[in-house]
Amino acid sequence: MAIENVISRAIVQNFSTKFQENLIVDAAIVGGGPSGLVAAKYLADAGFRAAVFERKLAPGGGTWGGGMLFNEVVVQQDALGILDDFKIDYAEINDAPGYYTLDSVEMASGLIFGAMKAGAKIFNSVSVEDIVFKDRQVAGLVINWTPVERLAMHVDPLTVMAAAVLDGTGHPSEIMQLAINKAGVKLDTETGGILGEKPMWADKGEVSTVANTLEYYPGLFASGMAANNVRGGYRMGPIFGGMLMSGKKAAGLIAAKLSKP
Ligand code: 48H
Repeated sequence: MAIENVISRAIVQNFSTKFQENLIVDAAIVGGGPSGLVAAKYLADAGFRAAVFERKLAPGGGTWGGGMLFNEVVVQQDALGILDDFKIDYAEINDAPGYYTLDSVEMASGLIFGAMKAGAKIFNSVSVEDIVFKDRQVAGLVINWTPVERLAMHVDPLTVMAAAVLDGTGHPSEIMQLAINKAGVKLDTETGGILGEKPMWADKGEVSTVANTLEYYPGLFASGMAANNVRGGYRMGPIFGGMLMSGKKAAGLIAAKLSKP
């Protein structure tokens, strides 16, 4: 067989196997930002089948660009254990004990690599365009290739079934929006709807990101900025400890739910 055929066949076969193995997952994570990637790693570490569906070609979400494209970010002491688990380096800021800087490219690539090495699968260039909603439960995702979405091609999607869905889509909390708009669900918030992200207040935002990481509807969880948008938390700019801790908390909540008999 010509090497050209060997290459093409191997890619098609391996992708098909990987995709089929992830058509039914324990946790379907929408968005490969920092919170989604951290959740994926800890779920995979705990033995759950976790798959990340990321719209962009490169996962990593808002981590790559640091602050205003200066490719450094800040984390606080409480999140260092997570960076250690991913083997990502950091250095304490001289005049701000308890706060650390790290290279945002190392963070993005380290989170992607760590999630995959733990056994999570990442499907990039895949957009989640809808949810599967059966018997008043969020039961999975409706997916399509991002180029199909971007070009508005009339191509029907495929589905992934999941015991738990994590909205890690960042600021817009797209999956929560879909659940409200298309399934008419009431989320576990004051109004039943999305309260909306508040302006910048970095220290409060960091705390609320973790506090707002919750199951908002049976089978539907939110992490990171999506969680803050749902429950009206403040934004915090390029400090990322809250995103990392939110991902770890989301993994714990999902694992606890899936482990119940
Ligand atoms: C597939 C999708 C879809 C979809 C979106 O924004 P993210 O980095 O997410 P978080 O919440 O883990 O991290 C937030 C952080 O990056 C940030 O923005 C901060 C700290 N902001 C503070 C401030 O003050 O602004 O990543 C979300 C990912 C992105 O890669 C999207 O492409 C992806 O989700 N995504 N993927 N299907 N429907 N919607």
